[in-house]
Amino acid sequence: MSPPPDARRTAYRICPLCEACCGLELRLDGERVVSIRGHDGDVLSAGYVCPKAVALRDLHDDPDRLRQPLLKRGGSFEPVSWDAAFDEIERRLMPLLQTHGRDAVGLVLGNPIVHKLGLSLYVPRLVKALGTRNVFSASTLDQMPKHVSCGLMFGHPLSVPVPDIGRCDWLLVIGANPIVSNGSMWTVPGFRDRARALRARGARLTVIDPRRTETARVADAHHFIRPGGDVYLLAAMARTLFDEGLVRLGRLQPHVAGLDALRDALSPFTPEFAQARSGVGADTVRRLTRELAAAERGCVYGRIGTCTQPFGSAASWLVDVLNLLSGHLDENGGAMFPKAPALAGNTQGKPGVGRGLVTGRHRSRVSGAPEVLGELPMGCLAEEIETPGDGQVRALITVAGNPVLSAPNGERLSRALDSLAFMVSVDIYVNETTRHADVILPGLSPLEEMHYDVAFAQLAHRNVARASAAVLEPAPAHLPEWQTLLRLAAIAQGRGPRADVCAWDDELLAAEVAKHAGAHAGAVLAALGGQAGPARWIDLALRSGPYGDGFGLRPGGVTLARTLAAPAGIDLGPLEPRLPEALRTPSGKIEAAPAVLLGELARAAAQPPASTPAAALLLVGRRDVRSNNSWMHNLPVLAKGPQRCTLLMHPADAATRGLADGDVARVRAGARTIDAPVAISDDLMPGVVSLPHGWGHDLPGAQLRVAREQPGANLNALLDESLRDPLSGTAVLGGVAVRVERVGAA
Ligand SMILES: Nc1nc2c(c(=O)[nH]1)N[C@H]1C(S)=C(S)[C@@H](COP(=O)(O)OP(=O)(O)OC[C@H]3O[C@@H](n4cnc5c(=O)[nH]c(N)nc54)[C@H](O)[C@@H]3O)O[C@H]1N2
Ligand SMILES: Nc1nc2c(c(=O)[nH]1)N[C@H]1C(S)=C(S)[C@@H](COP(=O)(O)OP(=O)(O)OC[C@H]3O[C@@H](n4cnc5c(=O)[nH]c(N)nc54)[C@H](O)[C@@H]3O)O[C@H]1N2
Ligand code: SF4
Ligand SMILES: [Mo]
Repeated sequence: MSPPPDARRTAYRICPLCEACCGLELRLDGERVVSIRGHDGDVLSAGYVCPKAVALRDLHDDPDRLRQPLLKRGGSFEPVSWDAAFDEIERRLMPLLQTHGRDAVGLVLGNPIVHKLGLSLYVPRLVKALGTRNVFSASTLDQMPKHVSCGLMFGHPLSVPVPDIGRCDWLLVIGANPIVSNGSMWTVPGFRDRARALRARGARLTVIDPRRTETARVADAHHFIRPGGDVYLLAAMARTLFDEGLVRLGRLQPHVAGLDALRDALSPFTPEFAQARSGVGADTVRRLTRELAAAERGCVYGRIGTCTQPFGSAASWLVDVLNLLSGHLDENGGAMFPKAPALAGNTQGKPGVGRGLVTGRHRSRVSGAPEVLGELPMGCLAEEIETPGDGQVRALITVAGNPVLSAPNGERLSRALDSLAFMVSVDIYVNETTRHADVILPGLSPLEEMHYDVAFAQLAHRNVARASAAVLEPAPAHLPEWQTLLRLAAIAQGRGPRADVCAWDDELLAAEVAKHAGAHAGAVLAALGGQAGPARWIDLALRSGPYGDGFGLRPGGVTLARTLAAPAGIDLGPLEPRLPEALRTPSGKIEAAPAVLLGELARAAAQPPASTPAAALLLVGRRDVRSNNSWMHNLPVLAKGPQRCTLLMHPADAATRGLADGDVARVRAGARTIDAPVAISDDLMPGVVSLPHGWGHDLPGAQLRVAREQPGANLNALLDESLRDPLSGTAVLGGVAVRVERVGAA
């Protein structure tokens, strides 16, 4: 029987799976998703989607996705009611807090938090309620160096300039592969078409990467770089700008501090010095520098390859130093600051000056690593669990994180998790990490919740306001994640497991409104009425934001209702120059030469020329468009097809080791090994091998039936959790020396 015609409908939804934030068009039949495609009218993505979008349906339907809280009894999980789960958490967590203090509870925060509104708005509540110093997140496996460098230079960790790709005529991409990753710290859906358009109008695209990536293939030029060599290359380019009289600050001249100190600190970094440490020829360094300086609208963009390395913060800083010195910072077609409609630090408070970035307010107990943005390095988590004493992590709450696969040395972390007195996971799967939990609290499917991208509106190639309503009815009696987090927060604050968190949220909102709206607070609260949870907070932020209606002060301005009523999004125009207004440094200047970064330059200058130990290869990471970190390998539409977890290797390196295409290789770092099939490719820089992360789904106890069929090898099992960029605490995930040998035929 065919369903009644009125059961068929079209819905629009922003894809929550990666930073591109594509607009989707879903065809539904009742509560069943019939098809998912790109929304051609979307103001940001104009119809672009990647294969992962379609997997939202598989995710929604995945029988392994949890739909009820789980409680571990006698070693195995049983479904329980929400109340029973929270009662158990109260019963086991509170004595630990009371006996050992706040730091006894650790918190692990994973990547999907920024992609779910309920999580991104309410995780800070949980952090505050717990009051622990032991907070660890995926940021220190990823972009923390960029937060540090931008925080120091521009005063706010999310004041990250992004390429104005639509108007740029010279773009250098270093340590990023946006054709596959779809962009990161830069929301730019459809990079391939934008790169094509860029080249069609005569602009030039250059890629620097140890692998001739998919992005390099559409570029005008590609240069291999030795992993970790970026700080030298970028510093040498900056020095060359000074040497050749190419520094042009233009309009920003009066707003820049530290230029002389910067020039002095760059003096060791001649192109020849850089060549010996990065492998990029001195002539190439000079040519790229001259091209950047000569470009009318040029831009340098660096991403994870420049972050997850021993000089991650310094390299991230030098990317923006180059944009600044060449006159391309905050100029049309250059590196520009988006102006987000809600919750951006650089649109709040007094324009042009602020508190700046302060780090190291406390240190990790065992290694003494400095706090950054209230977090400690993920690489320190295992030792903080294992090492007895005051402040030892005895209980852990993970929220949307899978560090057993996503962080270096997951085997040690696994053992540490087993030693915990108690563990709670807010997660949708029993996976390699959550299998260690005592209680798992699942979230809803993304299709069952409204959506707004708090972070990515601050990183988008165009200023837009976009939000999505829930597409499907939430499963009955399933707690939305914002309430789950508030219930955990209530427990930590001693309000008990059955606290009325909706009433608590009302109080929190009233207090926030009272702080800003004064005498008008009552009217503002009334205007927000009829909404709950994240929707209400986003409405408040949009309406009081830079494009907002100001609760009637600016009729026609942005509100959540107006944003939802425009499923294609509201276009707020191209990026516009924002300096000095967007600065939040204490000096009110662009800090070109923060002291700690000069210190990192001195440390880099003291390193000997690069050399790889005899017979070793340098291991770097890789992403695949049908995969996303560690958690989408259970979705059939993405999992089908050839094995993607392969070790890419240059033919010469393979020949020396007697390896043929498809052979199984053993990759060894110290005593630890993994086995992976080899794929031979001259896209690799000789001496470098590449393996994707997020695989290794053969661990006992995980309930991922599809992923288990093609488990892949875990790159992070080889990496050393103690190696990190000292300023940001970010793990060194690339350029690690390994040995490779043949263990068998295909
Ligand atoms: N070697 C190496 N390691 C890396 C990287 C690398 O390039 N190389 N990349 C790093 C990077 S950039 C990142 S961001 C990290 C990511 O590492 P993590 O932050 O650990 O993220 P994922 O591996 O994606 O795991 C996401 C978790 O969230 C859960 N989840 C998914 N959707 C939801 C939801 O809606 N609600 C809840 N509550 N949970 C959900 C999944 O089940 C899974 O447990 O990995 C890092 N690890
Ligand atoms: N399909 C897919 N998309 C994703 C993800 C995914 O897992 N799969 N993950 C998402 C997440 S969480 C993030 S953070 C982003 C990351 O987005 P990107 O930063 O674009 O990440 P990658 O594709 O890993 O590209 C990093 C590049 O750096 C190179 N590299 C490695 N070491 C060095 C080095 O020392 N110097 C230089 N210059 N280059 C180096 C690698 O060869 C690789 O090509 O992608 C997001 N999008
Ligand atoms: S690129 Fe793919 S995964 Fe990323 S937002 Fe777009 S459709 Fe979703
Ligand atoms: Mo990431």
